[in-house]
Amino acid sequence: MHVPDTRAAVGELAADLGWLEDHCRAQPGLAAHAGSLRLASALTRNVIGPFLEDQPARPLHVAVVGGAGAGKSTVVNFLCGSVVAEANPQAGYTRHPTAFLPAGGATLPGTIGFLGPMRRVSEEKPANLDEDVYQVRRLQPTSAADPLGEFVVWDCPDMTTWASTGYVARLMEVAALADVVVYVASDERYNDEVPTQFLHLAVKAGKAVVCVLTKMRESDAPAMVEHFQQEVLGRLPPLPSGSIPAVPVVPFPQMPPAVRNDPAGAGAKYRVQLLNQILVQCESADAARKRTVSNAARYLATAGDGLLDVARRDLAEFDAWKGAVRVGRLDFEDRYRKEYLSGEQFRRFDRYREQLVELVELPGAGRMWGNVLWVLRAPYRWGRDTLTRLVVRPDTLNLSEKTVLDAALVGWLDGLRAEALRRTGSHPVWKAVAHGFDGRLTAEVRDRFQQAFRTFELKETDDLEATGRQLVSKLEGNPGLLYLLRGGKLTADIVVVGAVVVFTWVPSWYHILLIPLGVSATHQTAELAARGATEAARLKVRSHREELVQTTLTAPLAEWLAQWPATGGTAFEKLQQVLARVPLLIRQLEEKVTAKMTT
Ligand SMILES: Nc1nc2c(ncn2[C@@H]2O[C@H](COP(=O)(O)OP(=O)(O)OP(=O)(O)O)[C@@H](O)[C@H]2O)c(=O)[nH]1
Ligand SMILES: [Mg+2]
Repeated sequence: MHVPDTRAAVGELAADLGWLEDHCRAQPGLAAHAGSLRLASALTRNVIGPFLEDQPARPLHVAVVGGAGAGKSTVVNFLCGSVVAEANPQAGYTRHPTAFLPAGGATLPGTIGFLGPMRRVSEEKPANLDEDVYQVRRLQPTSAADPLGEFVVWDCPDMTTWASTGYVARLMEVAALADVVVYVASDERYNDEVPTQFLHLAVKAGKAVVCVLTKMRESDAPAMVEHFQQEVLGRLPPLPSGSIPAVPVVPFPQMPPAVRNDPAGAGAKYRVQLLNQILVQCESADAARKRTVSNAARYLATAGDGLLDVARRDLAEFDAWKGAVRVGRLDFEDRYRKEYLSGEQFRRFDRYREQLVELVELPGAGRMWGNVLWVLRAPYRWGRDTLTRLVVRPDTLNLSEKTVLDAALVGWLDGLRAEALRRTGSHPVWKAVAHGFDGRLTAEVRDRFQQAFRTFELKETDDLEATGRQLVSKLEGNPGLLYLLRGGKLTADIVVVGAVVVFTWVPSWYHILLIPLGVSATHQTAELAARGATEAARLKVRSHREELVQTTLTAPLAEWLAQWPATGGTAFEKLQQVLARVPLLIRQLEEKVTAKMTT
């Protein structure tokens, strides 16, 4: 595999993870996993990419996140020191991220792929504009020194359900970028499942997190903080480094509007507490950014495997489907062998056997001799035919080849359909197949089968005729052998007649009877030899036929059926590629990050 340069590696990894994210989004129940994949691709684009491309550590980024209506926009105002973000009683009001840049000259990184598909809007828009955009607003300079002078503060959309594609993706872009995540939870919904899962994800990704608990009564604050620490933070996953995360909790109790709307004045008490917690985590911009970058790389390296689980499972299910198709194919072939081939006599071959026996007879003038013997053998022929009728059972009625093949196809398809229905709940591949059987799949398979059968029919007739003709023409084309056989038979007949005459001299009428018996015996020997040759050819035709069924009918059909789930836009080939490439790219980028950290 080629080693892409840094920018290409970042681009490829982000694109692969993005493709996997879309792949997961198309499957119900995988929305949360799609969210983690988005975080991973955003970490690649927004953190690792800019770092490897020598973007400066400043400004640092603080992302304010949490459930709907938790008080995020209010917390943003406290961080910025004035009412800049739109707080709104309508929960879920903020729909796209807004960056509040410090009054100085700090700007956002300009690397390709920064914040993914989100467009920057230049003019001011209401916070409830529900589009893949982000706004950038610069704070007004104030006379007081700005404690967050090196930080961009991001007001984010809420985290209430993994299923809302737009919100979650936008939130993940900013959360990935952040050096510090401020997680806001209100007293009535501090334990909500989805925001809590998001909090876990941020911690796993190695983000520095500060929690803000809002809206409780001031007197309840200490108990509430303790409760939150136990119930929510107590269950946090360990950090990528393996250590237990230390997450500070800052209470933001209910405040009258006068306090809430004056963060730098009447609300300063709360503001300072929160700023301190953030600043404590970011002693220097360089160190903070390095931590963000190396944690991101470590997270990708450790979580990469888990991120690919879905892809692996999809491929495994796809393989299981292919396996079911293969088993069905073997059953089909087995059935054909047992129900048709083993009982089939290929009666056409009898004609060639007769031709063989005929060939050994003398041609031309010798014909007279042959005719005489034919007459002499008349009693033997009658006797043999009568005996054959008595002894040999009539052919059991063999089903026609088409009937057997059609029934085997029905069996194959029924089996696959039953398997798909049985497993339909376990994976979308099976559901798609079950759906296919409800729709056009069966008809499509039958059409293909009929087409293939026509080719098969032509080839099988050709093969039968060719093998039969070969049987006769081999002997015809070998005059030496032919004359040897004819001569041999003639000699045997003459010897038999001569022997009877000599040994019974003077023969009486009943001795003469031995002559037809003798020449019948030589003829029977010739017939047995011809029968042996024909049987060998019959066996050959049988094995050819078996091969022909496989090459023209079952193999192409199995191939088509096996690939069928991959033709509906679900690119299993791409899945395979992604599975192989992502771990390599992650390792490469991790090595590059480590190398750059140590220089
Ligand atoms: N009573 C009281 N209300 C608060 C407090 N903090 C925020 N609010 C109100 O709660 C509502 C939601 O606050 P926001 O800051 O807009 O919350 P958000 O998390 O940004 O909400 P969305 O963007 O809609 O998800 C607003 O009406 C705020 O005025 C508080 O301490 N006490
Ligand atoms: Mg808001």
